[in-house]
Amino acid sequence: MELLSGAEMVVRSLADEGVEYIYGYPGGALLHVYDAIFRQDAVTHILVRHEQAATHMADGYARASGQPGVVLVTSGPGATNTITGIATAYMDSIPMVILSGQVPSDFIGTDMFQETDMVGISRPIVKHSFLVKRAEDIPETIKKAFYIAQTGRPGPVVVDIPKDITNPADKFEYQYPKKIKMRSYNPANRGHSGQIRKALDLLLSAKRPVIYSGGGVVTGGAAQELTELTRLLNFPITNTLMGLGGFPGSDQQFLGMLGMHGSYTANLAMHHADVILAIGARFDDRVTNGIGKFCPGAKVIHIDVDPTSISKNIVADIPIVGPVDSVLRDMLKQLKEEKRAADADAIASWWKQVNEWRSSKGTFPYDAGDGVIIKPQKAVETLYEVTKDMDVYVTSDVGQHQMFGAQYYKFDKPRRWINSGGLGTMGFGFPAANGIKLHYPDAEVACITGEGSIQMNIQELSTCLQYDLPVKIINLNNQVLGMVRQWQEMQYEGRYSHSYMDSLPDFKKLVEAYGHVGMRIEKLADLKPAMEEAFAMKDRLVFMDIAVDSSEHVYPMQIKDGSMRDMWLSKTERT
Ligand SMILES: Cc1ncc(C[n+]2csc(CCOP(=O)(O)OP(=O)(O)O)c2C)c(N)n1
Repeated sequence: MELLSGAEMVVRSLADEGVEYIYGYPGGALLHVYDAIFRQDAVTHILVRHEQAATHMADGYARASGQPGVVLVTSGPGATNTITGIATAYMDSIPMVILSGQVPSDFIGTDMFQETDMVGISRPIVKHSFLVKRAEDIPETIKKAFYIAQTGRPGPVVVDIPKDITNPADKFEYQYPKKIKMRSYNPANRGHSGQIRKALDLLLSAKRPVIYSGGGVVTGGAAQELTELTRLLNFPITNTLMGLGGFPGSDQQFLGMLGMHGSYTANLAMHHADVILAIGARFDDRVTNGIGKFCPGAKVIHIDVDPTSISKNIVADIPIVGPVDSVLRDMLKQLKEEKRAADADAIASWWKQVNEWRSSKGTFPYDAGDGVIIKPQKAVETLYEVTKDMDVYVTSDVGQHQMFGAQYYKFDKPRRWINSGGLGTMGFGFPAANGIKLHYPDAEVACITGEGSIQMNIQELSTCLQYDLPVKIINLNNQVLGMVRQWQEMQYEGRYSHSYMDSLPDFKKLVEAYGHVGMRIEKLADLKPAMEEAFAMKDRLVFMDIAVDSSEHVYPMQIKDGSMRDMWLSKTERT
């Protein structure tokens, strides 16, 4: 058996786990590990400019690939800088392993330089955490961390490693475990067949059914099964913000996203439904609006791998605990083998109603303006036109631009719409795009952002130059924290407290200073040609700073404490 130091074991374990890239930033507590990285070439380390960006890079990769992203940071400030990124991954159930350096074991609790209780600080926002106590435990601990991060409901796992444990002078026998068994952790691997049968009985008797699917379908790899089931049943379907791409966005059966900024049709269909099939979705407040008034006539079937998500917000009439892909496969099998079908007449008249709603209001209507000023909605529509035939991933930051991205870009495949849904982390979109580009260099990666969000991690322009990551940044520059401004206009009589940004940089010059291509686009006529030119520059990072109408709001917008059907449709029209 080979003898390795703790530091070497950390790196070798990652290699044996099949990890290609780790994202990190060095510091004292980790120097033994960084030296071990230097002396091998199986794992490539990407040096970010801020540890938060390392977490979002790892997260973007994980969302696009389904594989856990890996982060390496030093103790103290290095570790605390990852907290926002860990919470972002936790809220959206993204598999991630965060290796943090720690002060030497004997000094823990002495307030040593750069000591922080990483296990304690991260506890509420991780799926699990480990403090390594012996170098010999490193391989098994890392194996367990990866296993926990990616099985069941995925999530981030922290492994905190004191410096003495990585001492290069102490060598131990190294063997990476092939399999791991944990007696106390057994995620469900099948749904209950009796519950599945009950769910099918209810679905096939439904007169006004809606399928409501979320991020669990995307992370659970069940898009194909969901698409087949939806087509077989011929039911209307809506996706959450996190679920977009779980069913093809350009398909007629798709009603658009639902919820706070969901489509009129999706929200009305939900409100009037008699049966809701919720799959890998968690009925969060951005979907349900007021829980008390949520879908009054609906029976709810809820499929989720995480039993604690079921009946957490909305009580499920038929709960099914299990991985969404296997549960949907079991449903399809029963449907096909027993040649069962939905009530075709009832579904036809339901479609008639749904299509009337759709044609009366359109999916996401907006005022096209004077033809000169660029509407942010138009910018996203144009991005879709220019890139729809490309192999493209779209990330976003948080704000109005994120909602416009979700509304106007049509995602036909899962894992193509990458955004922070649960935590709503400004600063996520750009580093996430970089993580994706690194792994998929032949794909196009577009980041839709705002001038507020992009400045939260703009330093990563430097990382992009070092590692040659030619992503495309679409900055919908309305010169305001648009989503905040919208709420202030709608709920605070236009008192715009600290939502206007003075002294914005000249983004074109700034990006050029970082060694990339900058564009400033101010007129509608220039928009499409500029985007075409940007995407034609395959090998360059291009930052499109697009001046958009700052007075635009995102509509529909559900009315606080109302039901799903209570929405503002424009500044003057409500349901
Ligand atoms: C880190 C962080 N801080 C604050 C917020 C609250 N917030 C949500 S949207 C928003 C405005 C975003 O502005 P911008 O990035 O310019 O996008 P826009 O809404 O104008 O499209 C703010 C401040 C947040 N989501 N994340």
